[in-house]
Amino acid sequence: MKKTSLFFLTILLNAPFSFAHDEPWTAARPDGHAPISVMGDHMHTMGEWMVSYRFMTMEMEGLLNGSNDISATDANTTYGYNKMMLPKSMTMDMHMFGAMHAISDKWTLMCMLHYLDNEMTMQGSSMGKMESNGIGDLKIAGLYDLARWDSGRRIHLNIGLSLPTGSIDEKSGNNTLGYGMQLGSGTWDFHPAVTYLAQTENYSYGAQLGGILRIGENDQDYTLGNKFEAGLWGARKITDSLSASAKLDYSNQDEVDGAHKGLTTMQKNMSPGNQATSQGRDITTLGLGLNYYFQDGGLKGHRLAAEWETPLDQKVNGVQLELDSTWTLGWQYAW
Ligand SMILES: [Cu+2]
Repeated sequence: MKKTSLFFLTILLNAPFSFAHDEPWTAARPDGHAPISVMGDHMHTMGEWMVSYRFMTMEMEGLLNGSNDISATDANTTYGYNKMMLPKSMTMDMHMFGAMHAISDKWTLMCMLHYLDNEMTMQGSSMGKMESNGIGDLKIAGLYDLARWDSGRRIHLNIGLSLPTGSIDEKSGNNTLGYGMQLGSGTWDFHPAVTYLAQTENYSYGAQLGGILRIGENDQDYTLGNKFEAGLWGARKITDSLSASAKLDYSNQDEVDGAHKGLTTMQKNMSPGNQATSQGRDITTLGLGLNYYFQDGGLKGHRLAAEWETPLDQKVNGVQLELDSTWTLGWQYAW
């Protein structure tokens, strides 16, 4: 993890010297926004508003033990998990509603509401599906402009906070669901990040280093792991309305601290989804995306974007489902 962060840091620090351009940074081009999966990537000019909707769907299938595949039978032999109760696949759908407003040229405020819909199938076909859905954690953030250069580069600070509005009391019948099926963290979380952006005539680049720091413990006696994340992307402006992007993202999330007091010892022994030590992972993903920006006509100011992400490398803590792919689709409108 240290090596990877050093790599991203080196690129971040060198970028200002590598991409010279003679115009200030502008959002008014398709790649004026980062790939759609990046949050808090851009700021607005004073008085501007933006509303957005993103739909993200994440597919997971098959079991990993660290970075190796493991069959349900082997997980049963090695760890004593109940073969029928082991997860087989999971789909996490997230609807994200966002708003942004620049109260000055130095500060852009944003807030984002999440609605989650999770579905998990078990190895035992008779087990049925486990489901949870509802409001997730509400996130508020301030983006602060640190510096802008005439050469199309800028850097800003993201200061975010998420409020524990998502439920951590989700159950299937009388049984408390595992950590991955809960809708919120249950804690107040601090989301700091620093974002760097650069534009040339036909290309743009960006990098974001950030994380999630949990504050205290939730009322079910546990704390989700802290997260570190580094993203690096580049985009090519194909026309005045269309751009294509590639993104590399590395993140590391620690295991859970404490344990959900609703989970019984039997539940914990049966499935890693209920174990604090089988939460969090180290993952590097590649993302490919398209941004479309309506420059004029009745849809002027609207944007549509899509991004597909797949892991290049992942190592889970304990035994967990393997992430296959993530799609993010988004609409944004600024005025
Ligand atoms: Cu915006």
